[in-house]
Amino acid sequence: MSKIQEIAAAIESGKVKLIEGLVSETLEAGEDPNKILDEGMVAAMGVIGAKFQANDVFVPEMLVSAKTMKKGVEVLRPHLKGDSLGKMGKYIIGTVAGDLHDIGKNLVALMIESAGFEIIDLGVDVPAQHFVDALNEHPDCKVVSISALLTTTMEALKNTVNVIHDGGFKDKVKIMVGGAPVTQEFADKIGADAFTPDAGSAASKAVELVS
Ligand code: B1M
Repeated sequence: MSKIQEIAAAIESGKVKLIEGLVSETLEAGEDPNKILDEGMVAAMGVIGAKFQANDVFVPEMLVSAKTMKKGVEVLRPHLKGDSLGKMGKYIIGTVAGDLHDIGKNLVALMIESAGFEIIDLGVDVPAQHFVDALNEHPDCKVVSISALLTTTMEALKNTVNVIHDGGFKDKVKIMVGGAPVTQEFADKIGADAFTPDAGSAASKAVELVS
């Protein structure tokens, strides 16, 4: 088993205590941090999702895998980060109301930060009005990003875009959306400015939007 496969297996089986050591060892062995993230960690969460759908694992196991992934990402974080903090301006991010998933949102935040933005993270289950409040608090912020992981929270994504527009920010900020059930077609339908399928493309799109 390769080190990356070991990391994936540790996340799948929720080995919270082992993950930090495993990731450190793999980095020390010279492995690319992006490869560890995508082929080890993100892939493992996909496997857990499929097992959940097949009733092979349940919410508690998903939670432990999520906790394991978060610990692993903390070890990777300094290796993924750039050193141009804040040069591109501010970036507000949050997971939509009713949705507690934050691993993808946190990865997007990490990549956006690496691209030089200062992150204002509103967390999970964020009411639409909180995005408007944050924009009023940070009038120099030019991009907002909303994450949704459940088909049932896609409606809240639409509502959040409307509330931001109605709050007077339609022509002032760009709204990016993403998350597993979100598509370009849906983003267009709800009036978002951009959709990106993953964290890496979110970072390049954010730079493009402010350039
Ligand atoms: Co939940 N969950 N979950 N879950 N969970 C999913 C999403 C699900 C697909 C599992 C499944 O059935 N296969 C399913 C949704 C089905 C659907 O809506 N069609 C589901 C369900 C049903 C639920 C509950 C309803 C379960 C229940 O209670 N019965 C419940 C809902 C709670 C709530 O939110 N109100 C629930 C709860 C949970 C946990 C709390 C246990 C845990 C989350 C812990 C946490 O996040 N802190 C959890 C987990 C871990 C998952 C899976 C297994 C993994 C999610 C994840 O972290 N993926 C997930 C299955 C799956 O995704 N295959 C599942 C890894 C992450 C890196 O990917 O988040 O997709 P992702 O992010 C990607 C892209 O989507 C994109 O970039 C990221 C990185 O490249 N992206 C963006 C994300 N946000 C973006 C924003 C952008 C751009 C790109 O803006 C510009």
